Amino acid sequence: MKGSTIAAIATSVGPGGVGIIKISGHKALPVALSLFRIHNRGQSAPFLELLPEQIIPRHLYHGVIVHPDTSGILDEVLLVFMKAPNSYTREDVVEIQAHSGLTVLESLLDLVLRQGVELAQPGEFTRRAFLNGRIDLTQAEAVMDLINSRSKQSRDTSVSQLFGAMTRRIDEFRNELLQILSRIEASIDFPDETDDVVTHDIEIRLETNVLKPALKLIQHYREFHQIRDGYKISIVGRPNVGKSSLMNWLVQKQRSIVTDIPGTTRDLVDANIIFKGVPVCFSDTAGVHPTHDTVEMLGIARTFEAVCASDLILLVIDASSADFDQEHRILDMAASIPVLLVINKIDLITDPVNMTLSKRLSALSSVQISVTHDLYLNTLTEQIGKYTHNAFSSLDTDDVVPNLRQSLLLEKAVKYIRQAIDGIISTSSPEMICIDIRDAIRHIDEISGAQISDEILDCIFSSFCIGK
Ligand SMILES: Nc1nc2c(ncn2[C@@H]2O[C@H](COP(=O)(O)OP(=O)(O)O)[C@@H](O)[C@H]2O)c(=O)[nH]1
Ligand SMILES: [Mg+2]
Repeated sequence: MKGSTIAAIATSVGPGGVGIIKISGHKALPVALSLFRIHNRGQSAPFLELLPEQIIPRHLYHGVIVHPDTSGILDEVLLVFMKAPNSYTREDVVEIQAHSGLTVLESLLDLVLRQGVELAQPGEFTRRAFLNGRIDLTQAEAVMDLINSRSKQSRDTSVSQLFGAMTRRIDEFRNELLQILSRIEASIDFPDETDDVVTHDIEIRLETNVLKPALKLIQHYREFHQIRDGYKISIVGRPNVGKSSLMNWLVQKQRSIVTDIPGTTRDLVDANIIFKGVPVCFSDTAGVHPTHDTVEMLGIARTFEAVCASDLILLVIDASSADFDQEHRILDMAASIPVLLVINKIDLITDPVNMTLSKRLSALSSVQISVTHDLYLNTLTEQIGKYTHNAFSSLDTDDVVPNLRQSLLLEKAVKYIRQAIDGIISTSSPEMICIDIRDAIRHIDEISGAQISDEILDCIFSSFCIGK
């Protein structure tokens, strides 16, 4: 395969036993051999050139690297050649194992780069492995997670992902959705020859084979990162409903500024505390409402980001409010994240029992409180405690755990699967149900990287280190 040949230092740089230069691409072997001289066990000369036809893949060759102009020796090395497609990138790969140390490795790399080889971008070797079909995106990400893992649990998870555990789950969803899609499409194309297939049976398959296992994976993500990073609770709602007052009460200090001026909180304010024995990060957010103020708009965008990254959302409303369009916007964002409705300022209304809420808000668990009058705040903390307690039921070590990107895509797929199920229940047209199922497949394909834009790939691989 033609294309650029890349090289990088593959080991962490610094004094140490061995440092490795990795070269990948069609020039890898000729470039490496132009600099390498093998130890000659005979008497005539101590080092000899090694010809490409003499080299056996996956054999270690002991020799030296020489400067092409001066023939001076730079280092004593071991060289190994992995022939395409039997290599990490599926291209020809040469690894030169030299003595570690910044100057040694940099001068060797410099020599390699002078032979028309390009310096690898962060993650470029792994990106090539992905583009050449050796691994899918979940496995590529597992490489990075493995390198960065700091706990035994995250290491075990990355290893299982590396060996395709997530890929297998995603394939199962995809195959099931494709089968269902083809059954429905057949009923559209040949209405007389097929039974009315958009039936209860398909609804059950969607629910049992896709929706429930996908929700379980999302739950695994939540539980796993809660153990690692603490449980994230966002306090969201319109301006002036008492979010910052509630935040300050929950974390027992004046963390957020409280005024009666709407739009006081314009950015996220975080506080990490131990709440009923577990690590919790509370985020106070900018109030959500229609605005043309640039700073407020940016703040609201951050509120929505915080909503998506939450484990629990405290949706605060003013007990006297009657219009809930902004709250519905927040619920749309929240998708499958649990929401606890906090009805604040009940000191201001005369009949808290007969408050009118929208249908969607009435369906949520709720607590009525007054922060300034200290009404029912302990009921609220007890309610929050139930969520945090449930979240810390521990994971099995063989559970597949998606990362944030994968979990967000699963949530999107879940949204379309739910829509498809609703469509079946309400006997929508089969064409509409097919659109939802195709949208679900599209998001699932983004997880494995089967359908993904270059921008997203750039973003994923840029977080890798150079040389991997
Ligand atoms: N009457 C009443 N006022 C409250 C209550 N909670 C907060 N406030 C007041 O509502 C105003 C807005 O509060 P703040 O916490 O800044 O709201 P935010 O914009 O949602 O963060 C302030 O003047 C608070 O003192 C409450 O329970 N009852
Ligand atoms: Mg505020």
